[in-house]
Amino acid sequence: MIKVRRIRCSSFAMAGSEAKKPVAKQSGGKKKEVKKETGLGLTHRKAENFGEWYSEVVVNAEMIEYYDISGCYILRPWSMAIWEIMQEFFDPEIKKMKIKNCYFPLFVSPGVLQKEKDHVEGFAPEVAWVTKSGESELEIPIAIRPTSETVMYPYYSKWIRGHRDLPLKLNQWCNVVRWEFSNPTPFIRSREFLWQEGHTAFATKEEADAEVLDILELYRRIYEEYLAVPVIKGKKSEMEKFAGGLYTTSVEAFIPNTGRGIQGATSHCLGQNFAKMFEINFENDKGEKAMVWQNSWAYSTRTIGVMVMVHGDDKGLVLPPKVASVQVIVIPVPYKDADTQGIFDAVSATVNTLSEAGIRADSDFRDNYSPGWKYSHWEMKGVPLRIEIGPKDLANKQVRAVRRDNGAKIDIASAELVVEIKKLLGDIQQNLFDVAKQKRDECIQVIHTWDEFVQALNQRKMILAPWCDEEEVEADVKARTKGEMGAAKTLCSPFDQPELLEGTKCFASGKPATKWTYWGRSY
Ligand code: 87F
Repeated sequence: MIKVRRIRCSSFAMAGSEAKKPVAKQSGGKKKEVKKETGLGLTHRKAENFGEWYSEVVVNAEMIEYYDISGCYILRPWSMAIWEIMQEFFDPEIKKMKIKNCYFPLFVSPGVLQKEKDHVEGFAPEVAWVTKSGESELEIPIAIRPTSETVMYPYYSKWIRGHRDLPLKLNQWCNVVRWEFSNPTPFIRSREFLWQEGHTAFATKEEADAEVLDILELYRRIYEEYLAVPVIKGKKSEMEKFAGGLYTTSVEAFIPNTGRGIQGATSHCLGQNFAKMFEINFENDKGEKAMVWQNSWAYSTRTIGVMVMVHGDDKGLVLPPKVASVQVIVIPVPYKDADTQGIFDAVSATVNTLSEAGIRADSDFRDNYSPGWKYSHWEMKGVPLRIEIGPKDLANKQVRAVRRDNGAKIDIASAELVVEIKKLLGDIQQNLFDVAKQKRDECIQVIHTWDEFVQALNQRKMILAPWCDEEEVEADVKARTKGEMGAAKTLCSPFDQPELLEGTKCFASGKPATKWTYWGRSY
């Protein structure tokens, strides 16, 4: 059976230099022609309709399937593999820091949830509750964790007695539920998502402070080294920090197409607020009663959405090699009267050689799709490198590699396969980061006055401005920029501060500026 999928836009002009008359091999060995104009395509362009483009990419690349509950999405193997690869980096890193994994229950009793009132108050509308089992009402409804401070800290109080019980450093990989009402978006804002949440307790503030930054550095590495997405490390304003904590640090990314900043991950120092509330006390080495210092930190499946938004293009997803579950897809390009078996054998040998060298390679032998269809399919799925093997390649003892990031075609001698492919994958990883950074940097605008601020905001910039760091001024900026597109707010004050010249005024209040801060619309 030939499967024919009609498409709205044929991308077969890109199907490779040798795509004259592709044939597919039937199981009986007979050759049949496969329709050339079958394949996949996007109906929306990234630059023209970003929102529609994004939804289409995550579905067509087989990352996401929509679900019949709004704001919930199925993570298909293609996206789950990315999550697992990041996990394979992060989990050993935190274990090196002596952080241990654990698992606390999904359900929260109402008493415990409401214990820390200040922290829960603003979030209350997002908490989902279980009120029934079968047909009968539960005597006491049970909440589903939106985060686990209130779930875990009663036990921290129980487990921590003396200074020898410290530090207590736990992490859990889990799902959380937040019943969001604003515009759900796969990965970016969903009602259930996956994350890791770290919760640590120390005897001293110094230890807590140091860990906040160590974890933030791991988050930077996830974005920059794995997802090839440039981020800015910094501190949140009082208004934007986690209300239950002392201070919040974050890595901030930027989506040039929408001109919006996006919080990539957060690392909080909670100070002693939760310790007070949950009575997490210990006897210090002088025999005095003291309160612990705590941190909490998380990154979530949002990371994947940021990566899709930053690198994807009009042909679909673009995966950085370090997170691609298939780094190289090898496609046979058989022709009439060619040595089809020889080509197939060369494809298998190529996949074996690459796999043995630790490269994640796969072949696509499906006989009901043409090579051109397969090119489009694997481009849609964002595979960093495609290898085509046709009769000419076989004769010349070479393969043809095609880069997903820039379309470049490179002939590689079979003898140099592993070295060259490794080099190419490294180049692609670096190029994706460099291009993304250049685009991001082009969006950064340094301003000094309110007029410049408004103008830059209208141009969808990420704005670096001198600020007086006063909460009322941030509230005022929010109020003055309120509109259809959403208000501007602070993203972070970068740790890497440009020089602040003496006498510099706050762009919004005219008062003396105390720091440079990034502002913009955000997700
Ligand atoms: C929604 C409902 C209830 C965010 C919520 O960032 C509570 C909350 O506490 C809530 N949404 N938050 C803040 C989460 C803070 C903190 N938790 C541990 C983190 C890192 C991991």
